Amino acid sequence: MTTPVFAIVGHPNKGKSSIVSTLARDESVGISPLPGTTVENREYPMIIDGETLYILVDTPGFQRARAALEWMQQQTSSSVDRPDVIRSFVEQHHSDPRFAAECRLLTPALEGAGILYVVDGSRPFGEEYEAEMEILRWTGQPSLALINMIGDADYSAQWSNALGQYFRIVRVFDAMTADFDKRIQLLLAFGQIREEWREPLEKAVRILEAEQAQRRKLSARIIAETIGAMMTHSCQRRLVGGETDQDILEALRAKYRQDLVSMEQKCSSDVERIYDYRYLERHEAVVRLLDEDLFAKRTWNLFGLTKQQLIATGSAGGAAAGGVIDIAVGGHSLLLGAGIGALIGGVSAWVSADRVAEIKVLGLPLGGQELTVGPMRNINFPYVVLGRALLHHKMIEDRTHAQRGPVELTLQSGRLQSIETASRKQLEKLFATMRKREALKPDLLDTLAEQIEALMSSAALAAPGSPVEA
Ligand SMILES: Nc1nc2c(ncn2[C@@H]2O[C@H](COP(=O)(O)OP(=O)(O)O)[C@@H](O)[C@H]2O)c(=O)[nH]1
Ligand SMILES: [Mg+2]
Repeated sequence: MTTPVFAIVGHPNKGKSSIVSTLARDESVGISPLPGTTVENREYPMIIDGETLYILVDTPGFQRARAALEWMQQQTSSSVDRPDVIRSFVEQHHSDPRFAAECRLLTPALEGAGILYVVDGSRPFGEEYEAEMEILRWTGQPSLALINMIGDADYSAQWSNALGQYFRIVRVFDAMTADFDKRIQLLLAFGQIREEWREPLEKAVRILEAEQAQRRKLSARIIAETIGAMMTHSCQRRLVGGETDQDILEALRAKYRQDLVSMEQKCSSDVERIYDYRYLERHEAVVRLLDEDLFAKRTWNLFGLTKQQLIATGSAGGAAAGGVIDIAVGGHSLLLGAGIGALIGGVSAWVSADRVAEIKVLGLPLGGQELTVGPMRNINFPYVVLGRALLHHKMIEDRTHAQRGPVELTLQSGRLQSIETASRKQLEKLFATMRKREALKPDLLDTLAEQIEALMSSAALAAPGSPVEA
C-alpha cells in the first residue's frame, strides 16, 4: 500500500507550517510570524505504533510565482506537456537563487505528492495568487485547497469562488483550533483527491480514532486515581516538646494545600504527555480550598501508624489490652521481645496510655501525639477536582500542536451542573464511599474511571472560548 504524501504549499506566512504541525502532531515544526521561516522542505511523517500513516512535507512559500509562470508559458502552449515543463523548470533552475523557493516547493509534486494549497481567508483574494494556482495546476497532481482563517475578517466566500476554479475540493480549516473531528474530516478529504489514497487514509482515521479512545481511557484512569488520592490525602506531623496544635497548624495546612496542588499538576502533565505534549506551559488558578473544611485532629501514632491503622491491622491479633499496657510500662526491652504483633492486638486500649510517648526504642520515640490535617471533607471537593481535570483534558484533546502559547485553564463554577442526574448520583455514591475509606480499592477507581470516560464523551463540557460560550 502506498503511503500518501502531501506537500503543503502556498504564499509565505499563510499557516502552512501550522497545518503541518497540527496534522503531524509535531511541536517541533517551525512556526513564525516572520515570512521566510521555512526555507527547506522537511518531511513530517505521522507515525502511530511504528506505522507511517501519511507524510506531510512542509515547504517554503512561493516567492516569484509570476516570473516562474511566465517562463513556463514560454515553453509550451499544450496542456499535455505542462507537467514536463514543471519538471524542466525545476531541473533548469535548481541552482538559481531567484527560484529557490519555487524549485523546492514543486519537487515533492514531481515525485508524486498530493498538493495542499493554503491561503489565508481573513485577507482578500488578490491576483498574485492566480500565478501560484496556475503553476500548481500545471503539475497535474491531485490537489486540494485549504482556507486557513488567521485573522478575524472573513473573505472565505471570495476565496471559495477563486479556488473553486483551480481545485476540486476547497475546505475551510483553521490550523490553530481544529479539533479532533475537524482533523479527521480533513484527512478523509485528502483521501478523496486520489483513489489509491482513500483506503490508506480511511485506515489512518480508524487508527487515530482508536488511539483517541485509548487516550481518553488512560486519561480517565489517571484522573480517577488523582481524585482518589486527593480525597484521601492528609498531612501529619508529630508534636514535639510541648508544642501546641496552633504552633504547627498553619505550616501543616500549607503543606497539605501544596501537596494537593502538586497532585493535580502531576495529573495534568501526565494527561498532556498522553497527548504528545511535553513542553506545555499552564496558566491556571490553583485549586481553591476552604480552610474551614480542613479538619485538623490530634491522634496517637505508634511506629508511624495511626491508631486507626493499628486497630484495622490488629483486629486479628490476640494479645490482651492489659498485657500490652504492662509491657509498655515495663520498658523497652520487654516491648521488643513481645513484638509488634502482640502490641497491635491490644492497641485500642493501649494507645490511650500517654506514657508510651516517652518510651524510646533505639533512641527514637516509639509513639506520640501528632496533628493531622485533612482529608478534605467538603462534599463539593471531588467535583471541583473532577471539573478542573475534565476541562483540562478537553483543552488538551482539542488543542493542536500549532498552538504554542500556554494552556489557559479557568474554571467557572457550575461547569459540571449539566451532568445528568443519573451519572451525578453514581458519582456521589462513589465519592461517598471514597470519603469513608483510607485505602481505595482498585475496583472503586475502575468504576470512577469509567464514569469519567463517559463524561469525556458527553456534551456536558465545553472548553472556554468555544463558540457556544459567550
Ligand atoms: N490566529 C491564527 N494564527 C495563525 C493560524 N495559522 C497560522 N497562524 C500564525 O501565522 C503565522 C505564520 O504561520 P506559519 O505556519 O509559520 O506560516 P507559513 O509561513 O505559511 O508556514 C504564525 O505566527 C502563526 O502562528 C491560524 O489558523 N490562526
Ligand atoms: Mg512555514
